[in-house]
Amino acid sequence: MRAERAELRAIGLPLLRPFETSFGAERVKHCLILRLDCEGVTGWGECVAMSGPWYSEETTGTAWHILSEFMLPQVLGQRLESPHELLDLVSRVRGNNMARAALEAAFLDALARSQDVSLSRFLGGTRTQIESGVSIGIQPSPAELVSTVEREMRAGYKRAKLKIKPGADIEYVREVRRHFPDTALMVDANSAYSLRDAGHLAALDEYELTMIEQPLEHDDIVDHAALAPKLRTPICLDESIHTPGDARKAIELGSCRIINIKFGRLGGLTQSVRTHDLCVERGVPVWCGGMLETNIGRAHNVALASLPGFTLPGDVAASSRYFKRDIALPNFELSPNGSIPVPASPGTGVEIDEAWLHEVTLRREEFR
Ligand code: OSB
Ligand code: MG
Repeated sequence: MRAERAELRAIGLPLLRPFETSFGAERVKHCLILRLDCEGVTGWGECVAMSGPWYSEETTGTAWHILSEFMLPQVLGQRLESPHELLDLVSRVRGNNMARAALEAAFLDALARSQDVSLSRFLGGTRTQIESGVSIGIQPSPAELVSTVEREMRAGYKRAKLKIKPGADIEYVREVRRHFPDTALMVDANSAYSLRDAGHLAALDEYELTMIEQPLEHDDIVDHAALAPKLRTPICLDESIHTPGDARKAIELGSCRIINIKFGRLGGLTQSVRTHDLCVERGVPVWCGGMLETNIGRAHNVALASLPGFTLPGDVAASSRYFKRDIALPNFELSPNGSIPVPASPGTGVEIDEAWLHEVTLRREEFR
């Protein structure tokens, strides 16, 4: 399969509701969409880098630069039969995992379509549905958080993840737990604390959280290992894990007992599957994180989460939570049992709404 042509777009898609984390609030979803044409088959990928370097160093601007100047020129015109060949071509570029992941995602969609198999099957997925949880942004008050959790639980989700930050943590969790004594709850701090806050964070232990996600610095695995024995609540790492090697080191150091796998942060689906395999081998549960994706990135998440080691409900929720009109269809919908069906059609299983994509495009460039 020869990679003949690529089209890169920056889009701005209004979110139904603002999403607030310890690093700020997002009202419009900004991301890059990559189209890759390979001898009659087309694949689509989404770059999950955000408009600013708040979650990771990468942004839509840096990813545009890296893809257009360094990655696409290596790949276009080349014959490629596997993701390994593609990754080899761009292996000289260090880091920039979200840009790399978008390229691999588009290629894998095209490759799976050319072989007439679903992306889930292509990756070794075994599930026909994935267990779905929600990530709930920081709310103005504990009472508003309780009513948000209430709405999501009524919709049927399997667990709620509450975003926390200093000043919006213990009291918020206490109120939610009081109203939902039996609901699976977890929290995500997005690096808002330091090791000095160990005693404060230990106050969360009494609320039976399934985990606390990334409490400390975004690039740390050492302090997390020091924090872990001070908490009964298991630590899960998100921001700190960029490679399967990072996962191995964090597990060996005792920095976490659970890992959040995001294919953007890990530089693609191949590296995500490797991380998954390593965690399975070591008995570490994984779950699939989310980055408020459109249905393109969401479809890649759903395929990835269909692998057998994804034993905890992830942040991959129904499309209708995010956008009024998505740029790809069909939407992912929540089944009455709190799961999302894994598409069985070729590739990602979603098709682009070209007219709407055109309307929300902020910048577009074609490469040959
Ligand atoms: O930390 O998991 C995170 C969204 C943007 C950046 C970081 C994170 C998140 C989420 C959203 O938690 C999960 C979703 O897609 O609903
Ligand atoms: Mg997180």
